Amino acid sequence: MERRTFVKLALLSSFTTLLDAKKIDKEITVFKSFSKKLAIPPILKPNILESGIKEFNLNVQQGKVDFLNGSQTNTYGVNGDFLGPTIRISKNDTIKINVKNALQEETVIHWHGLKVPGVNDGGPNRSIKPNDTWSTQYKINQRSSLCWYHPHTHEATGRQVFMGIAGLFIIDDEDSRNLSIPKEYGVDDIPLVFQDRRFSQDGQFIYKQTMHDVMMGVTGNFSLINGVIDPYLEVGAKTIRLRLLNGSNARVYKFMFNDYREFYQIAGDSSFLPKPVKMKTLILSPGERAEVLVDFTDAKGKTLYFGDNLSNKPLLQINVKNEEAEDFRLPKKLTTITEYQEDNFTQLREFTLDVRPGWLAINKKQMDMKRIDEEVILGESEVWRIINPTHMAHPFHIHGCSFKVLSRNGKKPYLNETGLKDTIFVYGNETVELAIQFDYEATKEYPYMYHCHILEHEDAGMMGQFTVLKSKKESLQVHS
Ligand SMILES: [Cu+2]
Repeated sequence: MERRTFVKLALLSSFTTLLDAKKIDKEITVFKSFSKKLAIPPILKPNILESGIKEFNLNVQQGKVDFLNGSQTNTYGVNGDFLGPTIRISKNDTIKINVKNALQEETVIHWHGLKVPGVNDGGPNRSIKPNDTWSTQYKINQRSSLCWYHPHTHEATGRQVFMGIAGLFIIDDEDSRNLSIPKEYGVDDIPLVFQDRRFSQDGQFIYKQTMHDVMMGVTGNFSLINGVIDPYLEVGAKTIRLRLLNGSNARVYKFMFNDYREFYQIAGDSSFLPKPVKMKTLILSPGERAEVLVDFTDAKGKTLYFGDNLSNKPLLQINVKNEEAEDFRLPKKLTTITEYQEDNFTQLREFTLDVRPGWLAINKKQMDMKRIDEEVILGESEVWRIINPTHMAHPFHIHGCSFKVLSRNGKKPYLNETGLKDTIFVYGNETVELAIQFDYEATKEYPYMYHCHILEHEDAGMMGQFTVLKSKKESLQVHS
């Protein structure tokens, strides 16, 4: 935004504030220019410890960012002012992460999508006090995927994410290395973290203010990708891989190109899809990830837009270089999903989403850190049935696992969710069934969470806790 436009809007806003009896910050409106280059989150370099362990240092800190050309927005970030670096690791790596809390309030970092024991998971029970460091070490034993990290602080997750704490976690394995697909990070393999924010007249973030913000989730009229408002990206005249994360608190995106060009989804949250799925639009709810391949060979020298069909807004300007086009052959097959095929499920658990005016819960219970809601036996396969009797769609996320979608309202899942996932968008009046296996322990002291990933819903209590324990006997002891 040009400074003059910003000042003019600020003046207009202050007039309306005088007329407004309620003490609610007025938003400033959007000015689209796509004048800023897309930032690519840097890849964090690990220290290699004696035993080959990769050690990463994350410093969660306060910052200031000039988002609106002249304003200084107070932010949070990881190793920087806003958002954090990308942690890139391989299957079978053992990693150690030191999370230093340099904020003036408690926080904790959760590794969204990582299959690690409850003690390493970074749930609200793991809260880190200001100036303390939490060191956690675990082995990566899961498929190549785009995961991410973000705060999971008790009743403060939404605000801390909104302030800017989030980063990517890329896992590589044989599939991702052997497949003939674009893989040069930041060049033809582009990470895109989609978020939205609203700003007050003095350039500060406006977070939750009203009951409406809680019930609908906080959205904003400014769209950010990798922390940059309305950015542009320059790409070669070839096939490009986009790794998409919906890192917004509550906004759902229906991605598409302005020229309706087709693209192929190749991966979901926790794995590649069995084969590429041709699409023109892609819905991504908060917490979900997708990887897509887009062919730009027919667009050399042209400017395109990748945008959101639901808000009818362009989000990213894509300038295709005027260079000789590079051919690409799309792989027919990407991977084989072997997980959770058996029919010997030992448990069916039902989770009914529960929304009433001023009340957000699951199975009629609001989150209570002192209560364990479910007890799972380590290594057993289960079916989790998520029932959404409400009109609003909710993204349901489960810690410590990946799952396979069995059905939506009794019908087969969509083709682009035939890989493994950890977050499922459950539409209004829909019932979804998931096949899950929990391979790691989560004790009563450090249980896993399941929750709505609309962060204001999560903070308001739409969340539960569960343990994963070795035997039934041990599980019963938890009750006593
Ligand atoms: Cu929700």
